[in-house]
Amino acid sequence: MNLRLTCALAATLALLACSSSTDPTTPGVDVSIKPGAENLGAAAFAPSPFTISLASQTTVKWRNGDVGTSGGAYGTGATAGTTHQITSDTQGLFDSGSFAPGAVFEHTFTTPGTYHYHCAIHPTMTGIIVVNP
Ligand SMILES: [Cu+2]
Repeated sequence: MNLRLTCALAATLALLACSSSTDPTTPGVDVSIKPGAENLGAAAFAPSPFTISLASQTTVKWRNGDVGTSGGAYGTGATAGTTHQITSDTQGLFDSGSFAPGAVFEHTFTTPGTYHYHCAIHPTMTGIIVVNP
């Protein structure tokens, strides 16, 4: 293998490693629920606050990144992840319902403001969306 090809391969592997190791990196996802989120309180969502502007973006997509540990069903100590429920503090504004590990939930905002939300299953998990005009 020549040097140029080796470098290209290394760069590709580095990109793959980066894209799978941090959240939110899933294309189109804005906010992730972090692994172990039920114990993270106001740090359970990343980024939080998350800011959008209605002039350029009206929809926020959350991904439940609390997907457990790798190893699948047969790995020692592997876990299946944790179900969460993204719920607006303003009752009825948005609610993901029971939200499986790896799932994506989205809500479209129409009015500027600061929106607080939490997890209905683990109420200490809190996040903020800031919607600018
Ligand atoms: Cu939760």
